[in-house]
Amino acid sequence: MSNELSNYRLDEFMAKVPVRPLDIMLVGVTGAGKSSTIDALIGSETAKIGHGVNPETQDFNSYFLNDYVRLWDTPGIGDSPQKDKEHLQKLATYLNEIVDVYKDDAVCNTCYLIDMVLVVIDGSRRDLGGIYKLLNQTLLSNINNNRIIFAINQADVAMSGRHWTNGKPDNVLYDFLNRQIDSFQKQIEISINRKIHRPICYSASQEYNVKALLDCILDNISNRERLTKL
Ligand SMILES: Nc1nc2c(ncn2[C@@H]2O[C@H](COP(=O)(O)OP(=O)(O)O)[C@@H](O)[C@H]2O)c(=O)[nH]1
Ligand SMILES: [Mg+2]
Repeated sequence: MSNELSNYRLDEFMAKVPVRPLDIMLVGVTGAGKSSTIDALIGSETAKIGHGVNPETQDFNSYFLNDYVRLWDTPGIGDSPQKDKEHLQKLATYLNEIVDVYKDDAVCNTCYLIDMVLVVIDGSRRDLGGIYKLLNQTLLSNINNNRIIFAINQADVAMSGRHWTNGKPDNVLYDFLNRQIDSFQKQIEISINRKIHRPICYSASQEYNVKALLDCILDNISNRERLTKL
């Protein structure tokens, strides 16, 4: 693969990722930038990005970043209560999907398909209601919370586009983004009543700090698969 992010810290991914590729499911509110994040990571316009009010991602699609990481794009929530219900059920189904684990060409165990969930938050919106809904109604009851990571997208428009210069935040926006990270972390921790790691902040469309997402994934890789039998 020619994309530089596909090779980013590749040796460490190789060392940390067990037999199967690491499967990461991106979730969030429609328009948060899940598909754009996948495009920024894999370096092409493969994941369908929504324009205007029509959410483009109606189903689950997967994309390999490299031999070790596979990204799952999912429909967003927040379009209607009925659709949310359907999408949350589908997320739960995927989180419980089971695959075989092979050792020396023989099945030795079974594990869950999805290893990790990346919650993509739209940093230009203050309302975290959709994120609480995702966490409290589906994610926390279907996957261990140390496998859920948080990232705040749209850093470029966090202050309505102000203080974004030459493809990065100036000092004013940088400080604002850090306060926003602290504030979102605190609000999420209160809502779910448990600690989370500090979210990272990036811009998918401006390709700012996207490497930090991969750092965050590497830092949070569990040292074992989600085995169904422990
Ligand atoms: N300004 C800005 N717009 C973004 C960013 N990421 C995504 N978008 C835009 O937000 C809209 C929704 O993005 P999309 O990736 O389809 O969101 P999804 O519904 O979560 O998959 C599109 O118009 C994107 O171009 C970002 O970092 N900054
Ligand atoms: Mg999408």
